[in-house]
Order: sequence, then structure tokens, then C-alpha cells
Amino acid sequence: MTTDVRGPGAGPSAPASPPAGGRRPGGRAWLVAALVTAVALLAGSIAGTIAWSRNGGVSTSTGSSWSRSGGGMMGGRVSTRVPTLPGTTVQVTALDMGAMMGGRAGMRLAVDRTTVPAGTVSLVLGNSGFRTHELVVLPLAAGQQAGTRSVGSDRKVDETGSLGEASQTGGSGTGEGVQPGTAGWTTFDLPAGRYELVCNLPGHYAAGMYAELTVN
Ligand SMILES: [Cu+2]
Repeated sequence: MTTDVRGPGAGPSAPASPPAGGRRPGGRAWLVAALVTAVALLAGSIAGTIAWSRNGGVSTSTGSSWSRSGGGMMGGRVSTRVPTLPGTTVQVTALDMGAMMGGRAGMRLAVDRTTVPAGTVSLVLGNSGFRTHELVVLPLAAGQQAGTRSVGSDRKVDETGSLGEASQTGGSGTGEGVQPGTAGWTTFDLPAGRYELVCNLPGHYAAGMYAELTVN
């Protein structure tokens, strides 16, 4: 509750700037130019957000738009704050396609890269869909194709050999699933090989929630 008393003129007040250009002829053109500049700056910041998002970078309090190119027509915003994660980051987006295109509902896992170097890998699952999803990492045998696992009576695939999963809303590792509009993540050491990223909630694998990841 102290008042900083200073000599006259030494206060923090900014020097009063004259209203530049306010009375000039051509002031209207100046206004248009200012608007164009503002729009350009806005567009630039959006592009920056997308580029940053594709890098799998760190979210800020403003939230990641989790923009995806392709397949994201139903994608919603993911606003979870994701910490800086070690190693190579793979950004995985869960999508619910709805009952479009002939009435058959589809679900997808979209990855921002399909190949990573062996070693420390962090997977971030951003859920842009409207259902809860998860991410489980399973090895692919030689010659085995993603999407070809047999689905059991529980409508899930066998998770034997799982290397880990991201199934915690707003956190790392195993949980109850990543809720819509949020993200979960996990980090592990991945040896060279082929892997299948799956969502193993009942029925989701059969609906299309798998993606291949090659580690070399
Ligand atoms: Cu799912």
C-alpha cells in the first residue's frame, strides 16, 4: 500500500503521442491498410498454431486446435495442456466419423507421422471425436497387416504383448479412457520394428481404430 512518489515528469506515464494520421487526407486508406494488416497477422497466427500443433508441441493455456489435414471433418477441439514429452513425439488423433457416408459409422486413428527412429518415443492421443477413446501399442508380426487382428466376443482384440497405452484423460499412461476434447499420452523405449496403434474399447478396432507405426 505504498505510493511511489517521484519528481514531476518521472512517473510511469507514457509520453503522449499525437494522433498519427488521424486528420490526414487519405485517413480512410490508412484504416483499410490497418485492417488488412490485422487480418494478415491473424491468419499468420492461425498458421503458426497449426504448424506448432503438427510438431506435437506443447499446448498452452489457449489450447491446441489439434488441426489435422484430412479426415478431420468431424474433429473437435482438443484443449488439454500437454507437457513437454521426451523423445520423438507422435501425435495421434482419434476421430468419430458419425453415421455418414451410407449410414455406417466409422472411427479412425490418424497419426501425424508413420515412421520414427528407435528409442524414446512419446505418443499423444488427442481425442477429436465424441466418444471416449484410448491408444494401445501392439507389436506387428512379420507380414502381419494392421487392421487384421481377430476381434473376440467382447468386441476387443488380444492385447498380449502390449508395450503400453495412453488411456488417461489429461495424463500419462493407463486410465479409464481419454474423454472427448482431451488428450492423454505415454512415453516408452521402442525398439525397431512394426507396431499397430489401436483403440481397444469394445467395437472400436472393428470400426477402424488402428494405425501402423514403423520404428527403425
Ligand atoms: Cu476408440
